[in-house]
Amino acid sequence: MHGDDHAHEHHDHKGPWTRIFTTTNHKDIGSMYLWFGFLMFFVGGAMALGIRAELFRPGLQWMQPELFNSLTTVHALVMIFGGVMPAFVGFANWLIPMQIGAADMAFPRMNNWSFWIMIPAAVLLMASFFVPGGAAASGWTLYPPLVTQGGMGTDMTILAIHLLGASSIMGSINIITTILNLRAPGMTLMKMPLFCWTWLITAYLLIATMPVLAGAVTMLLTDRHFGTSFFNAAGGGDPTMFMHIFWFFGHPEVYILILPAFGIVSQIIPAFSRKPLFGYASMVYATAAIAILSFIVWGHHMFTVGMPAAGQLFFMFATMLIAVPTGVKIFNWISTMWRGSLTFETPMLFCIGFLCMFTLGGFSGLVLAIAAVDITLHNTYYVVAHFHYVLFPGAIWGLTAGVYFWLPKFTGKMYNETLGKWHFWISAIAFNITFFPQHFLGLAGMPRRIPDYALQYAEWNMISTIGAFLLGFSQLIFLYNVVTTIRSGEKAKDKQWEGADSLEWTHLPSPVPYHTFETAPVIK
Ligand code: HEM
Ligand SMILES: [Cu+2]
Repeated sequence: MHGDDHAHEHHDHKGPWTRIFTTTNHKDIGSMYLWFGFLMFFVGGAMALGIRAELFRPGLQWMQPELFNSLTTVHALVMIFGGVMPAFVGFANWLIPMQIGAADMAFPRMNNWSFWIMIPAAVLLMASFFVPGGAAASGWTLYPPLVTQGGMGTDMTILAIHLLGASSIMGSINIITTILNLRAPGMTLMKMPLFCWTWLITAYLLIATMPVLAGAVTMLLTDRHFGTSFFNAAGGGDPTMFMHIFWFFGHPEVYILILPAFGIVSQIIPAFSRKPLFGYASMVYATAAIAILSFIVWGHHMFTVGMPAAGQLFFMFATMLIAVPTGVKIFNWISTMWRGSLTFETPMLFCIGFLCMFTLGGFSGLVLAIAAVDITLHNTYYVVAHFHYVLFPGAIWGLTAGVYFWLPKFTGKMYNETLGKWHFWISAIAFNITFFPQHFLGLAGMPRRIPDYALQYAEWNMISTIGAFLLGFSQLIFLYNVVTTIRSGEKAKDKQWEGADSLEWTHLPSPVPYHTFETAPVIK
């Protein structure tokens, strides 16, 4: 993909297409995952702008409610399963072998397969807009009974979820095996860069939860077509059971979307503070604690469904407990910066943005975790504000920081710092214009997932839509910066960042040769 000398040396006998289809090289596959994630990010972003355009003014402007519902559903699915998760796997492919001193991933052929299986899934999701009945319109949570009424677009979505889940499981097996078996001599687990640790833990989350989601959507499928009544009250089933199964997957899923970002940030902040990460071991234990706790909090999505007071209290306190290891992490990142010799290149700016804004999202999560408060805030725009504060500055800025940080290593070329800073500041301002007002809308009672709303919500919605288009524009700066870096960026140094200390910076040139470590490095 990058046409470096080594690639030609080893692969001039393959045409570009053969190489793309048949490659088993972790860097090729990593780049493919990253481009796929980037593309899906723009597709999902375009859907979001469709949603915000409709919400610019009260009344129906641009679309019928059915299409609006499909857009909210597919926007979420595309962003989560098509954007964020594949992009993290892209980083895992590129970085894990380099950071632990391995030659490649443990199962290179399965690696190729887990990438390619995503393509039909993406095609199914996109094509579902054009079949009779349109794309799934149930929300990404796919709750029955609404979801059982959808057209064949819903079945296409179910199949897409199965494929994406299989891809995630294969990717996770690969990551776990690579980390456990292929570390270079001397690279003990507790010496691994934090990115490898957070991915190791994330991979276990994926293996534990993806089959649960697959089971849930399979039951939906048989309820829809084969006469079962798992979730159909008329046949003796229970729609509430779907919510339990879904959120048993769903809450760990939100940590799948954030833990690898924690890993990226944990490597970038020390580099630009010129200090080792504060509290390395506590970072590892905090990540594990978050992962374990994530399995016992799912009921916080169901406070309004009706559950015994003891259940409400359990889920409320268990949820709040997650703030403790999360707080440990925030504390460690700030302590890493404390009295460091800080500089503020683009990756660091995105990490600081991450720290400030993600913490706000955590706080609104704590507000929602209070069962009594959630009774009024559930399914309002307050929830929309909460999860966008954790997902955009959390997952997306974590990824963005990673792209700027490692692009010089991946491509051997340096990005444009001025454009990077513009990208950061416009996104930071636009993000807050878009999503901060949604807290007010939610507190005032505006429900989520509606194409039209009462007049008193008009002003903040208008502001939010303006922010959203600005946010979309700022991502074009990002795309432009990445593309021009690859085509004509200045040559990067082997150790572009003086404070970076993981193996890919200390032991490998920029760009990295096609075959990473032909002999394993020995770690002191
Ligand atoms: C301190 C940490 C957190 C707490 C206490 C928390 C709490 C909550 C609660 C109670 C809800 C349910 C609100 C409702 O539906 O009424 C919720 C929803 C949500 N949270 Fe969080 N959360 C936290 C972190 C995160 C993170 C890290 C992410 C993702 C990166 C995330 C993503 C979401 C999403 C996507 C939803 C909405 C799901 C839906 O209904 O579609 N949260 N959170
Ligand atoms: Cu949750």
